[in-house]
Amino acid sequence: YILKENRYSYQYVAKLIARLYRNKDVKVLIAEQSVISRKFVKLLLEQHLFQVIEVEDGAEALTVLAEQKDIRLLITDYDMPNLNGADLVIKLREEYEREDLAIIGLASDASLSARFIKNGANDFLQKPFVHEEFHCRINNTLDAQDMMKMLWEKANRDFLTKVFTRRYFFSHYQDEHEEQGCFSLALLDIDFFKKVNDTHGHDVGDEVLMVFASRLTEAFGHKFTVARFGGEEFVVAFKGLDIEKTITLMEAFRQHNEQKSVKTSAGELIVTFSCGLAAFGDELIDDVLIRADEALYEAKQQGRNRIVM
Ligand code: GH3
Ligand code: MG
Ligand code: MG
Ligand code: MG
Repeated sequence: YILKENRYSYQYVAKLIARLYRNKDVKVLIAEQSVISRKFVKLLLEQHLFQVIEVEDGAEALTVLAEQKDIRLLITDYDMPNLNGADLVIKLREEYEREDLAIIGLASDASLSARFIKNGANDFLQKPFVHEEFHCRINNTLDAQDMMKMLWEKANRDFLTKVFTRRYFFSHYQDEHEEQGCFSLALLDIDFFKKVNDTHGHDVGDEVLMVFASRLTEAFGHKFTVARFGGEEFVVAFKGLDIEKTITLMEAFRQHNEQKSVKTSAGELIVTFSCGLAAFGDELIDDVLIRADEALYEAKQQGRNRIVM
């Protein structure tokens, strides 16, 4: 129909459809005391395929948000009996970032706009509003939220292997120094990786990196941070684990890894790694990494496919 009208390009229509496709997975919470206004907002949202949940008060909104962590957007009116919309926003921003929970304030009084936004709302809509503005503001807010998420992923998730980046690792552990005795770092470097590239080509090298990273994630990712440190070098931050337990875990992984071939487009390859371990004393992470790196060098010197601390 839109295309027949000939007003919009195919690209524009494709974008509309992509948004509807996104919306069906987006949970929106409405906090609004008036039944009529609430049902009206709900209807507008459901027309655009959003999943909608309703509450009548700010306090109730807090409870629902604590229970349902996958709510992405809150649309909140100002006037509510126990906790008004603007104070609700203050409370929520103590816990939720804008990219995790977007908030749009609603009120008839335009002077509340600045208050909502200063308190941390992403946007504000004055009542009564036209439908088109309502949808535009919601789309803009969700698009911005998607963009922030995408930027976060680009900065913190390695594109090839999907483990965390070096940048993520440092932003999380840079200031770490008090975990004396129960925080160990493992630096892993794949053995003779250059040979894989030289023999089978760079693409096969990439496949090996992906499989190796997913093995690390499977073994340690549920509890610990796995990051790609450089080309074929990875780091695992064993926070809360002493060095003896870390050695046991890593040794089990090493044995598992050396026995299980990596399936690639060039056939099955056995890929081993060397590992240097170091535990936090009372120094900063850079010094711990230096010690882990020295241990890794020692592991290579001793013949590779081994763990040294
Ligand atoms: P060693 O046992 O001493 O670690 O030998 P090695 O061959 O693994 O070490 P070296 O540092 O000489 O070679 C690492 C190679 O990793 C060189 C580089 O071209 C390759 N490399 C780095 N990043 C990537 C990548 O993203 N993909 C592929 N395929 N290769 C990469
Ligand atoms: Mg290396
Ligand atoms: Mg090397
Ligand atoms: Mg290597």
